[in-house]
Amino acid sequence: MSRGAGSRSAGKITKVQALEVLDSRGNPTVQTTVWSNDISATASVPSGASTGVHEALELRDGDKKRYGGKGVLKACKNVNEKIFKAIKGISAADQEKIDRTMLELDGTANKAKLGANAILSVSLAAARLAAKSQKKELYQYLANLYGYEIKHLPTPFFNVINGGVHADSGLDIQEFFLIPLLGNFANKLRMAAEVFHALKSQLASKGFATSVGDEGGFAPKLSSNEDAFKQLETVIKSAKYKLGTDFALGLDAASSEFFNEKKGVYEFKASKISATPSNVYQVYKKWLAKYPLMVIEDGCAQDDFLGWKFLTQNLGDKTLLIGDDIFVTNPARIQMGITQKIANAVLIKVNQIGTLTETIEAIKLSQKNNYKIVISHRSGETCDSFIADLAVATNADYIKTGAPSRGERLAKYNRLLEIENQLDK
Ligand code: 2PG
Ligand code: MG
Repeated sequence: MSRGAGSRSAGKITKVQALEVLDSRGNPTVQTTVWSNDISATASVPSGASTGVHEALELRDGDKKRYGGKGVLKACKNVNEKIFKAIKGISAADQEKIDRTMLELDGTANKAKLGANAILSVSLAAARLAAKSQKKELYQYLANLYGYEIKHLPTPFFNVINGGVHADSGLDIQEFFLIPLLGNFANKLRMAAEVFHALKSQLASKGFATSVGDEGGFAPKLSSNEDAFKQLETVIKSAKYKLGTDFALGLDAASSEFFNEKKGVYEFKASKISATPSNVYQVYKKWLAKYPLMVIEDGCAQDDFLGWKFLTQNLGDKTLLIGDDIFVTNPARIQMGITQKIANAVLIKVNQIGTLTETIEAIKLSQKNNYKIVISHRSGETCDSFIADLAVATNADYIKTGAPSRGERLAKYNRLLEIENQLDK
């Protein structure tokens, strides 16, 4: 190829290839590589278990003879054929054009035709390819592209006790967070890892199982949700840290999973209590009075706007109220929350919405309205660490990507260590 032709085609997408791979739960997911001539970059898509009904559609084959119907060959075919044809020749750096082209090609409100998993794999791989072509770190590239000046690293929430649909611990609350508060990211990770190991010994000494759930946290069959807080209080003390100043606590109730729609009540089975939308905030208020709960995620269910209003009015000035299932990283739903004064923080999951462009729209809308940003993994993950770079690039306040355990969780935390090290130089 002549030099002229080579430089003219530099950065343009020349090839796209999707592959069906397995995620951390052993379920199929989409991994896509995008090429510009001889430069390539790859991205893999995560997958949830406590999936919100308003999320973009994850396209599964439904062929019961393969992976119990969970295969993603159709999504891969969509990438390799329809999507490739539509985006071939677009510059990898033109993220907006790539994403809009895929959105038009899909033409549905929830990406049902091509699949959000197909679309997202290309969207993320293209960004990575553009960064690589420009010889930039992904976080630097994203910060430049979206007009951010990097100010800090996110504070991590470590989900060290798993419940809900992520484990068979019997706890209704899906995630119990340890939130280290001291020093830089590396220090916070060290603090969390130390307490994580102390928790293992503590649980073992009390006869509990110490095998881990989907997000790397322990899944002991504790007597109640409250007992999980007690375990954390005890272990923080025994590791010579102070609860409240060195560590805060938090939770993701993922309450859409235990909201009984027919009866209109939240059933906290492990606590033997039930609550209505108008008084469920009192359950959390009691916990908040006893423990330094810095974070309550999805305290109310995905369509319980009334419950969310009460929750925000009563606890919104005391703690971070994060909306996950209610917002699903969707700018239109986030706007609804802003208008109705619901929650004060937004959970951002790239596969809930399905393109990088819309993810950034969701982040910017939230930030403009003073909502805190929490970048999040899914319970089904790969070792792709894209969200670590995304969190740094957008000055996200927090990140949650599981316990300091399991390779797919550590891939993100270790990437943050790497980024912090680079930024310190
Ligand atoms: C959540 C997530 C991630 P899942 O509810 O916040 O922790 O779980 O990916 O199963 O939806
Ligand atoms: Mg959640």
